[in-house]
Amino acid sequence: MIDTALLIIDVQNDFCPGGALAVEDGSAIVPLINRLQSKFPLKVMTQDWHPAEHTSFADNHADAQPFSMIDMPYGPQVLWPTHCVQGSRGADFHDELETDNVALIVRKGFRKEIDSYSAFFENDRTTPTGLTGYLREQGMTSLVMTGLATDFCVRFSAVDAAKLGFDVSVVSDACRAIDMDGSLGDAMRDFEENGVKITTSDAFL
Ligand code: VGL
Ligand code: ZN
Repeated sequence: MIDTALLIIDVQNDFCPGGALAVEDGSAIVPLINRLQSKFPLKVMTQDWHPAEHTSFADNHADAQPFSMIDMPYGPQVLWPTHCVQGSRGADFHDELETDNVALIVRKGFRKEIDSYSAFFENDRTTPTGLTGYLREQGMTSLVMTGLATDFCVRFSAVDAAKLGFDVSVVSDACRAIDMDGSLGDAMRDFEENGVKITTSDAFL
């Protein structure tokens, strides 16, 4: 496990019950993620971090409904309810999430004109966040993924990591999904096709 990092994706108030883009049962994963942390030598978190005028927000498009699709210069994009606005309470990590022993927090989605689901590349699929270099310099070859949401930010992070050559496992009971229009099934197929393993927390605890 010396070369295995724990990734904790977007465990923020807006993705938890009561938040602007709440994932059903989202906060249930927090105690589990806290227990998992001590098993890994390196912990990295991501934080969805949007300016209020972000183009992924339905509110910033005339007559657009949340969860509808739009074509962006970089491809199709879901329009979301306004969420994780920089400095807002919704963008804060869940109050019970342990953060003291986390080495790095990667903020993403902070450029107005481009969304970023993955911890590694923005939604144009080419602009890097820098996390690949960080993990490689830390000697990490294997990544264990937890957080929200299974079918968006966890999915794209896990698949990108596998394509980059990391050995990747998703801890299914330490993740929860949005599941819109079959997106969870799509994510499961994508994991399988890219060699991302699905596991449960008892494998590490
Ligand atoms: C996410 C939609 C929009 C996520 C972030 O963390 O999965 N989903 N922004
Ligand atoms: Zn977002």
